[in-house]
Amino acid sequence: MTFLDKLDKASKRNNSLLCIGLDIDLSRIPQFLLNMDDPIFSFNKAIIDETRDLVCAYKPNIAFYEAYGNYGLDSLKRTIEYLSDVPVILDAKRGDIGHTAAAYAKAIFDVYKADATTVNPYMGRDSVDPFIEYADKGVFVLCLTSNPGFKDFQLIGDEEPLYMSVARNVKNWNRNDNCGLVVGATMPSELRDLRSFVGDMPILVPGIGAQGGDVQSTVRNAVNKKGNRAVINSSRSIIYASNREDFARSAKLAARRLKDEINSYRWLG
Ligand code: OMP
Repeated sequence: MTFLDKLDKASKRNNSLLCIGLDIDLSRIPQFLLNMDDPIFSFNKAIIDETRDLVCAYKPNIAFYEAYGNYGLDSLKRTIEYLSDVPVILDAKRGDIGHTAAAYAKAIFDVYKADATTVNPYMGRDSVDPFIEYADKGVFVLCLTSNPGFKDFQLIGDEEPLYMSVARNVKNWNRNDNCGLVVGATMPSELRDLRSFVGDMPILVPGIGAQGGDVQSTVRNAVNKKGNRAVINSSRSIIYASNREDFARSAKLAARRLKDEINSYRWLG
């Protein structure tokens, strides 16, 4: 099954556009978990068990696992294996010359067995191609990001801003129908223009929750004409909703609230 099929299926099954970011931080998890064999996996598993019927995908950012060395990476692998039928976007933002990019793609798709990843297009087509070659995997290309520094490069351009030129190229690269864009929830009108430009391509939208993106304008501008294909991510505001013993239940409540809020704007146009 391709990533897009898996995403559509999960989104339909759970009636959800919500993606939960599994950005682990051992200093924020309940202290009792630290006594367990594998605190990272134990935390993720508890969150997943409570939320897997509320999401269209999960997005672990590899940085937070790499930061704990081999232990973190083993826990990441275990987490991805545990997710099995739910799409996993392994956020890695890779990008390098061809044969290096091929090694990155192999690690993400063959070793970690992610269903999709994020890539940085700064080095151009040959740096993204090795990811796109994995036709059944999803490739989300950074287009217009949610951080303050987005202005430094992404808005620059004579005929059109760089982010628009990224979107134009990604549309051309999409021969395997497995590309998507990353567009921050912080730029609603640009998000609307990008959605109308790319049609049904999936758009990963981070920036809701801790970064303060507006849910209503994000959802209305990010979805396609059928109210789908937007993958709306929130990490910290859900997984760290509480650091008490009932943290997973608090995450479930936060996830359900956000899922319902997203759905309330989904078909309003
Ligand atoms: P929260 O702010 O906790 O919801 O986390 C946001 C997640 O999305 C982090 O893993 C970021 O690295 C990621 N992200 C952004 O915040 N902004 C972007 O423009 C792109 C991403 C991403 O590619 O997911």
